[in-house]
Amino acid sequence: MPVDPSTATLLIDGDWRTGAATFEVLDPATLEVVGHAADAGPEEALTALDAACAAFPAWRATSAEERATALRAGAAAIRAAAGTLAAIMTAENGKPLHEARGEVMGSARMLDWAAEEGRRAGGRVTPQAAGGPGLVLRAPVGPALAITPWNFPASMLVRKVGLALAAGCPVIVKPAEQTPLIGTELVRIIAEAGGLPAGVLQSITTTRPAEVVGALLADTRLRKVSFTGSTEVGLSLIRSTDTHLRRTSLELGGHSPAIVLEDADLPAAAAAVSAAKFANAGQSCIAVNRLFVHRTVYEEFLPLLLERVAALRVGHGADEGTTLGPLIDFAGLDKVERHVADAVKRGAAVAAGGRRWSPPEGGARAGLGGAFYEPTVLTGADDTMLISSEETFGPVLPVYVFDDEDEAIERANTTDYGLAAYVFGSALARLWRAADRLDFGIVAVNDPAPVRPELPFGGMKNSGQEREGGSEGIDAYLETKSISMKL
Ligand code: TXE
Repeated sequence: MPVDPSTATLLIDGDWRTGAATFEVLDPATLEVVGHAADAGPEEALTALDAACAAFPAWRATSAEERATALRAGAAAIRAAAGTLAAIMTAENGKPLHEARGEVMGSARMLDWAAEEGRRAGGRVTPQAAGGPGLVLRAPVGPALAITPWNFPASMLVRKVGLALAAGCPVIVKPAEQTPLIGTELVRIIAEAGGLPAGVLQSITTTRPAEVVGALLADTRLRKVSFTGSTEVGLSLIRSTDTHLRRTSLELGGHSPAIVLEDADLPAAAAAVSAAKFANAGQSCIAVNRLFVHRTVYEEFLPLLLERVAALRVGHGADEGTTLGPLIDFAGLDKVERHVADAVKRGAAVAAGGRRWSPPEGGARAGLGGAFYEPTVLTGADDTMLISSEETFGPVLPVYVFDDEDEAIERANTTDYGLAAYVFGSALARLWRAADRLDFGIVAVNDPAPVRPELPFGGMKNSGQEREGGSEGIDAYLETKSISMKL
């Protein structure tokens, strides 16, 4: 059924529905209304759960091949609609169009990967014991809920959907309230690509996530939650299982260090750090948040970095040439300003940016009233600053100087988070040593973009639990069952 995504954003039991109320979706660059989404309540969510439970027995009984065919069709349809999807994403998230397009294409790759992994998720046969062999089977956990954030509103959603469906689990998605339109459009495209019976893929948009998700969590028929978002909400989801256990995957905040060793290719490292910091205006859980540079190369490296930062173009994400869009909202901007003010008060120097950005007088585009902040580099940072322990989630890069490798690794590891770390250098033995000792779920070596469908994605410590992607990704949606036989 063709859908008007501006009103009917609830896909429940095969029907697109509007809610009793709707909410506005804003362009974060202009603050203009770009669409509306249905504002679901607990009742609609529970109806979706009923449908997911009803759909589960037949869906788990389909062959892995059939599920893979549906997912590959979804991936092809996403690729075919990449231009439209990227435009919707930029309109409600603010990121530059080329980044949005890259994310959409990456989402299609994730769906293809999930399709293949579903076909490989077999078990094993143990050696014959007295009477017969033992079998280890993998069984889908059951109806799943995917709660997704606004910062990567396509890839986070598609990755969860792909892995859940490939494993044989029906899935209800709940996109973030800032970005419901891209989430809904992706669900529509995947559903219309065919092969998914009613109730297998559903979507709920709401401005009341605590209430709506709370109703689902109170129902023990929901067997799985996969969440990407803040550590605070992630912890609350764990606490909700006080009375009954439920499989919960969490992908939470990060505080990524990047270490530039003295034998690094400095121009390449400067380009990589700039990309890994300023993509999506720094609003990424794997964004570089702390840059450690070896003292002997600091003087040479800093100008290279500043040159990269000076080349960034702030503006509306849909405008040609823009490489840095707005922050998602003014609450995000307040946090950025708080971190910069605290760092400066404690002795950091502003080497670039350091203030709100406003469009140049007489510029081509008027009305950019969103939460823009200049790409910022702070030098002379130390470990006592707020920015050294809290995730900034904005375009601010503090630079620290270190004298030896052990010190850099120890400081890099001094964080409650453990999602991603970056290291730049040449000598293989030293890179290996660093990669081995960094306490992070993802270590990127001379690589600005360590997200690949083939690699597990996820963090240690307060950054989360379980993994998405890699062969491990599908494990998060499978139970392990042993069968012993006396034949
Ligand atoms: O996250 P929330 P916010 C971090 C980042 C950011 C901070 C706050 O530091 O500044 O979190 O962002 C849903 N029960 N990350 O406020 O609130 C919500 O509707 C169930 C890191 O946007 O956690 C959305 O779908 N669900 C991050 C999702 O949770 C609830 C991505 C994320 O929103 C809920 C985003 C509740 N009580 C933020 N409250 C990353 N890992 O990349 C909200 N939600």
